[in-house]
Formats: sequence, C-alpha cells, structure tokens
Amino acid sequence: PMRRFRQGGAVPHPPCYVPWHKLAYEEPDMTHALIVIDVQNDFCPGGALAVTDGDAIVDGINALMGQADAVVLTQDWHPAGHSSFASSHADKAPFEVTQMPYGAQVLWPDHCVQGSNGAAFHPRLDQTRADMIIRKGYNPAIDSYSAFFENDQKTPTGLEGYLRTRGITKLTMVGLALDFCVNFSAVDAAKLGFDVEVRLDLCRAIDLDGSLSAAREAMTTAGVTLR
Ligand code: VGL
Ligand code: ZN
Repeated sequence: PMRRFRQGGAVPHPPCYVPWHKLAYEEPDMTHALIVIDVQNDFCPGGALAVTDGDAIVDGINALMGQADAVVLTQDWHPAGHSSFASSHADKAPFEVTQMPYGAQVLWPDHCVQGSNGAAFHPRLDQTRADMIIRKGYNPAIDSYSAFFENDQKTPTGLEGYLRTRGITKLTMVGLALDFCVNFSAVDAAKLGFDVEVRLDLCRAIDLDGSLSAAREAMTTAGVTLR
C-alpha cells in the first residue's frame, strides 16, 4: 500500500483531514529578492561621495519593494581611517589608485563612516520593508564593493548564506553606484549561481575613467541581465 501511495494512488485521507499545523509547514514561495545597494546619504547629492542624481532612484526603489518576496538593504559601513580613504595615505588624493595586498584600489573621499549621517540611508528610502540589512567595508584593511565578498574576493559577508537558507534564487539589484558596488555585487551573485537582473533605471553611476562601460561589460559577461 505504501508503494501505491508514492506512485500517486488514492490519497489516504481527503484534504480536509490534513491538520492545519501541518499546512503551516508548507514551503513559502520565497524565490525573488530585491537587493538595494548603498542608497545612503553620502552617495546622494550633498554627500561626501555624491553620485549625480543618486536620490532620483529612491521612489522607484520603494515602489519595487512590494513586488519582492524579500528585501535586502546593503550599507557601506567604514571605520574612521579606513584604508580605502585617500586621507589614510600620506601621498594620495581622492580618486587616485593605489596598490593594496589584494590588488588595485581606488582611493575615495572619507565616506560612510560608521554611525555618521552620511552612512545613514536616504531619509526617503523605505526601511520598514527590509528583512535584512547587511553592512560591508567594516574591515579597516579591506574595501568591500560587493555585498557578497570583500575586495580580496574571498572573505564572505554572509549574504550568500542568508539568501540560500531562505530559498532565494532570483535577485533584482538596484542602487548606488552602478559601476562599483552594484557591479561587483551583481557579478559575484551571478558567479554564485543566482539569476541576476540589474534595473539600470534604478541605478546611478560614478563613471570614473571609463568605469561605467567596463562595469556594463563585466556584468554582461558574467551573465547578468541589464534591464
Ligand atoms: C561605493 C565607492 C566606495 C559604492 C562604496 O557604493 O558604489 N563606491 N564605496
Ligand atoms: Zn565605501
């Protein structure tokens, strides 16, 4: 009788006999996450590393939140004196490149210092819909553009485990900046096997020395859908 049941024979009880507490264990259809990258004051007009029109995407991002099974916000979160700040290097100016043990690193103006107003989310960004807020860039010696791995490309942030344990397979990415943190996050996610889409209309770029076209190429090569 057990074998007949597995092959799709008669069900042992009509559905009305399934206790409700068992119904509660059914897997929810949790597959699609919206990943909102670094929509913080310092990346918006008036901020320390302002991205042109960085704040113009906020309302569109809020509107997308209702369509996702999960919403994750990322937050660039550097200690004062972070190694990615030009001010931490005696002979360097912002936007110059230096060599770090893990490779080339653009040096930035001081930005997104832990606990500062610049590190806070844009005041209009709807934080109430966020299931998860993941911080990155807190290691003083390593920058972290990607929401998945630090710039050494091997230290994980934990976001992969969070998404996988929730059964999420499809990611829509939006935010700032398209050519740095969105790009690195999208490429890493695609390499990890997630189905990744970037909404270009809900991103803005820094565009430093061709970084925007390089980012578009890197994302396309990695199999990210640019929409
Ligand atoms: C970012 C530069 C430095 C970003 C963060 O969010 O794209 N860019 N830190
Ligand atoms: Zn940063």
